[in-house]
Amino acid sequence: MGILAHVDAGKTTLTERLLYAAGVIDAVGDVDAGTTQTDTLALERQRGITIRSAVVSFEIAGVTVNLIDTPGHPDFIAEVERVLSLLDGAVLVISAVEGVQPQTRVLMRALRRLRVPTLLFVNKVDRRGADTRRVVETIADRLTPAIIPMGTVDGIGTRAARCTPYRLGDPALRTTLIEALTDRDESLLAAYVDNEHAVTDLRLGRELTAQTRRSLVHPVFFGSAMTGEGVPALSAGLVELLPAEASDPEAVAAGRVFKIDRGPAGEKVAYVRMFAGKIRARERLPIATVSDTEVKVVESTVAESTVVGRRAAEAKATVIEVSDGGGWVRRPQLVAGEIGRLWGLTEARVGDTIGRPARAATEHHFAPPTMETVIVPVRLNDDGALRAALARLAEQDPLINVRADDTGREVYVSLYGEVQKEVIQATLAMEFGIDVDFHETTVICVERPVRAGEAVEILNTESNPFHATIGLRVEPGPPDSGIEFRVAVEPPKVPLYVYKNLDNFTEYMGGYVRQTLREGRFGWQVTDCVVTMVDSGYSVADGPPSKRGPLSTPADFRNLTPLVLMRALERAGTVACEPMLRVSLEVPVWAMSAVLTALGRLGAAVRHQSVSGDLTTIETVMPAARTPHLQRRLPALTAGEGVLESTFDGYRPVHGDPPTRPRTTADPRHREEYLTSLTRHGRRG
Ligand SMILES: Nc1nc2c(ncn2[C@@H]2O[C@H](COP(=O)(O)OP(=O)(O)OP(=O)(O)O)[C@@H](O)[C@H]2O)c(=O)[nH]1
Ligand SMILES: [Mg+2]
Repeated sequence: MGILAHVDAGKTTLTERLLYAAGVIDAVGDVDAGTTQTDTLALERQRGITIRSAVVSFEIAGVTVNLIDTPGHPDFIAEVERVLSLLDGAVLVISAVEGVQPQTRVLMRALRRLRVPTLLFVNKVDRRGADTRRVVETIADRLTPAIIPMGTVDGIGTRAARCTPYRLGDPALRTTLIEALTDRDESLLAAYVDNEHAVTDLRLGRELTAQTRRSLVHPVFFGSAMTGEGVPALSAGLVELLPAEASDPEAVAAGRVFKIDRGPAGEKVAYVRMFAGKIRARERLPIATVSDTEVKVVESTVAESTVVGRRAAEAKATVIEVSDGGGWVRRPQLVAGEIGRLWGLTEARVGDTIGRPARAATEHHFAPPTMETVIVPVRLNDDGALRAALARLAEQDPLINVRADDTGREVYVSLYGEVQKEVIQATLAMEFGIDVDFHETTVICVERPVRAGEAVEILNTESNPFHATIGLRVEPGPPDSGIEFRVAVEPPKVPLYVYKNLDNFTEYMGGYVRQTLREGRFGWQVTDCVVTMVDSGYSVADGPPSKRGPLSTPADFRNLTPLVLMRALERAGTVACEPMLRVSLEVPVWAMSAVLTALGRLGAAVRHQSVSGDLTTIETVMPAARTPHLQRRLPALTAGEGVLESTFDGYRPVHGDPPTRPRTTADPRHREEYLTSLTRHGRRG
């Protein structure tokens, strides 16, 4: 299970409490003193925030719980993304003081979309200003109405706050159970309408478990991770209400890599959750990459033939450690339901599947990073070391998407925000001894095709520098659909002597297409489009299809694809779209008109506005590029009383001149330059 919440809600402290309650640790660690089980990075201890997800295990009533403590700061949402699809259940923590935050809504939406059974924990009932009644109201209003408060709190807002869990049969619980559960179960409703008294409390209890496990309702617990109040009821709820995966250790092995780390000697360590079956140390297992954006570019055809096999390669774990209590224990095998650390998977990447594929992992549940910045070493001769260090960081966090422009001089990293930037800077200094600076941060746009466009290059024609026929059509797809690729050539003329079968060919062509679309006409990722292969052909020495010319190789298809696709894209036309943020402002009423004027100047459209007491709440949507200005001006406009919160709100076409970004590879539209760049790298077919 995962513990998720907005920043500082108390996830790490609650994790400590649960470990303590289960007898794993003798004393509850303190985030601020840097003594917890899950905030172990030096940087986490210094800053008192969680940066990377961490695993601990404990036992409650004979059930082993593997818990993943996640970071709450929006800059580290990618860490949450990577564990989301592993979860059998979750606890969403909400502070009784700060209440539902924009980040809480983002997380709850993802959990509900994925139907992860989720309990809510209203934390910090001991803190001054805690107000559980108000929090429950906002949960119902802003997260989901399908909630069931599981107890009451006395002495709220004081160290002496006491939580009393309801027992089955308590009239208050019975009323909410009947209301919430009959809403979502026809037969229960029928039984209730027939004879209210015949619906026993036992049946309601069973139904509560069933509906929680189906993610239809969400029980709400109250407590304080600080004092431990309310934690026993939550512990009991974890095993009673969340599903315990009945996994079969004898089934075909299926697991997934969700985190990559480096061991003490710099060796790669892969964190794996097993869904079924088991992995034994030194046993060979298939490992497959599901990453759809990356295609290995290899130097020669021979190497590529091996890559054709390697995308679904075999791997062998040399050492296996299994999560046990607050630590890791070496074991001969990793079994279904467990989380392990594996050594020896040198090629492993985050998202890789081990054994049989289980559960879809490729979908993205949260917004991508919307900013990027140029990173430069303070000491010039650290250039090479910086690139190597960034490659290491990208292995842990693929979304930082390290890229160099085509001159190779500037290195860019993608970012969620300023805190992540500071963390990258501190990590490079602490772990690699490299001091870096950043140039100005800019937003990351995307490109969408405007209409359909098509292009083709025919084998053995003057204009075609490669030994292949490729025809591609690109057209707009639905919003947020990403890139869809299909082969629509009948019969498909495909060199099966290298690609083995049509599926494999489709996968590879899809890879070349996605690789090309990373940089569209203006240098941005092209998205929300459908690419169709409308023509294909190849030549072999002994024909057919063509007896002329040398054998077609994968390099021909790989190198010809960008030429054809960029021409098709040129005909389709693209529009650059910039990231938008939904910004919520809370400002004193007296400052309202000045703030509204400032918003108008920044091109922000006000969506909603309300006054409560002497505070005004303004909801607006504005370009991400302009929010820093607002952030900087807000203190002056509101005498330091204004609060700004923002969440990603999709992309919107940029009016006027499209912003451009330097390419990292030669532009296939500049044909000669592109062909030369292939020769330069020794990659021309
Ligand atoms: N009074 C009170 N303070 C709490 C409680 N739980 C956590 N805290 C404090 O709140 C702060 C944040 O706690 P953490 O456990 O680090 O919160 P987190 O959700 O793990 O934070 P991130 O991982 O950085 O998102 C710390 O100073 C804790 O001591 C609680 O129940 N009551
Ligand atoms: Mg934490």
